[in-house]
Amino acid sequence: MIDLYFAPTPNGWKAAIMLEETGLAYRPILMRLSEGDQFTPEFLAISPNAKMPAIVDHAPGADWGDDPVTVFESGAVLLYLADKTGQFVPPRTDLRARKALMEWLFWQVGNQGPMAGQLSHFRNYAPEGDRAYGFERYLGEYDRNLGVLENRLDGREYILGDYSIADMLAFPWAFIAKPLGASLDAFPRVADWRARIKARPAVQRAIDLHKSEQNRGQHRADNNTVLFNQSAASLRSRAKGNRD
Ligand SMILES: N[C@@H](CCC(=O)N[C@@H](CS)C(=O)NCC(=O)O)C(=O)O
Repeated sequence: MIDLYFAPTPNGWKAAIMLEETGLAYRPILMRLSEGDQFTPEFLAISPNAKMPAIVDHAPGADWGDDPVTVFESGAVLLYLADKTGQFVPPRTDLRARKALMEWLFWQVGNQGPMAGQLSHFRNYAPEGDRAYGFERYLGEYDRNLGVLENRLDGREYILGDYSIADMLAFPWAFIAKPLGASLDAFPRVADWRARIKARPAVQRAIDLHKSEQNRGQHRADNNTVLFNQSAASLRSRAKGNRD
């Protein structure tokens, strides 16, 4: 059994999609981010960056020894699950395909993901008067990354050719283009790729997971004190169990 620390956001969906696609047994543990569930000492011991998704695999297999395996960061979570099952990942012996997987995994977690996350921040959370510059900047970067994906999908149905964890990582932020204030109109290959992935039953199950909790408390000014005012010192203190 795998514990999935989850909230219904694009980053949470990545891990839920992979768990649904592989058919691994898992238990979703709902995190209320606007209420600070990510700052408990128990969760920080699993995910020191205080962000979900994260997993705990209670039966990792003989190679891993007796203790449960914890994994944080969506790219690492999906790679761990892919290597565990041998699914949605090129074989380790195919060095060129494996290299391509790493390129697109790091592209997603280092480029598309953070730019889309900041776009969401400036569209949904920043104080009204401070939104314009950040919104334009990150909308431009979000679009630029869609262009990178559009080029990659020229002659390919999926990022690596076959459906893989690279697609599962990149899909969720493209899925919510419209609510982010962006459009896929200029990116027809991305739009078709998004539709192909969205139609997969496993993807639909993942997106529906704890759906009623989606956007809970979003856009509320008092969220900001929990979500956006964390410092290095406050994280250190929370990891020790101090809840102030
Ligand atoms: N780089 C991380 C990003 C994860 C992330 O930003 N998660 C957000 C929700 S989408 C979160 O847990 N936020 C809680 C917080 O910032 O306090 C990953 O890919 O896993």
